[in-house]
Amino acid sequence: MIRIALLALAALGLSACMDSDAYCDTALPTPGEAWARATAEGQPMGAVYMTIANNGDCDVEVLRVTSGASEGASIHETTFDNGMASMSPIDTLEIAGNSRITLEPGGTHIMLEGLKAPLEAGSTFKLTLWYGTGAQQVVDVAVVEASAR
Ligand SMILES: [Cu+2]
Repeated sequence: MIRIALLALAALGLSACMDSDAYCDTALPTPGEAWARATAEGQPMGAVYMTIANNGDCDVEVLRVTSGASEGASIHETTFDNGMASMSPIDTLEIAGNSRITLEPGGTHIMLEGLKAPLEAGSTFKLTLWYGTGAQQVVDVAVVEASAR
């Protein structure tokens, strides 16, 4: 009887994966090029943009971000109200299985709060993504001229 139940589960395959974390592989998503604009002396905040591709079948969540470049970091979304853009922190950045998200200017981004030093064009710094599974992933962020893109 137990054997039959196991076979039935195996036959469910992909659909079981979508429903239960137990069937999800633990492969981390693949971050693409991560970048930030250079900041001026005394500017307290910076923003990080990147793509993150989830090539696995299962949804993943980024719950937290940290960086040595700033005192704090958070995930922000941008909303528009009567043509006015405003941004607010979100708790979770969800990346559905077999999909890719893009963090970009005017959209969702990672906010660096309390920069310890100006971000200088040509330099890089580390950003850590903390996933819901407990895994973490360190990404190199390239700083570009403020006018570059
Ligand atoms: Cu922001």
